[in-house]
Amino acid sequence: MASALHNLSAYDAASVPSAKGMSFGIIVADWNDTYTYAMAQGAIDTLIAHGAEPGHIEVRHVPGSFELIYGTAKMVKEGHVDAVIAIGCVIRGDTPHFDYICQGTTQGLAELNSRGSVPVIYGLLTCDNEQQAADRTGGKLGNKGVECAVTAIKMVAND
Ligand code: RBF
Repeated sequence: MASALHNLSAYDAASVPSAKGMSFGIIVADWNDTYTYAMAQGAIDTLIAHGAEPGHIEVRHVPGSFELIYGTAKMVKEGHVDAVIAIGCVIRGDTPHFDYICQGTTQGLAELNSRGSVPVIYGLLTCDNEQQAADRTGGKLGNKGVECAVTAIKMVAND
């Protein structure tokens, strides 16, 4: 059973369908880039490990997590990819901005997911501090980017 002490990104590779022939978009926020870039790399490596061609993975950058909504909407509208993975990291500070950004981004991505033509995978880390972010982006709790990639493949295979 998953718990805070386990690597939550561990999965049974045999249960993941082949990603051969699939196209993926990754929108990555540059805020907290130490963590978002690690997640993006984890997602890319995982997609390729499951058969996606590097040329079929398009990575685009946006300034912050709030811009993930626009970046994702634009890529979905262009119609070139089978799924979009949106990656950001919000770290709680001393202002209410944390709650506004987390809620706004989450709601925006959820709306795109329900209204869009392809699945939108939610890769927004919402952390109290940098240690939590580090633990989930290649640290002791795995890499959320890996989980996003596996989810994207499964969603496209089921589409
Ligand atoms: N963007 C993030 O991706 N992660 C953050 O932790 C983050 N913190 C922010 C804190 C404040 C006070 C503000 C004003 C913005 C922050 N942003 C953060 C940027 C936000 O997602 C967006 O790029 C900007 O608000 C411009 O729309």
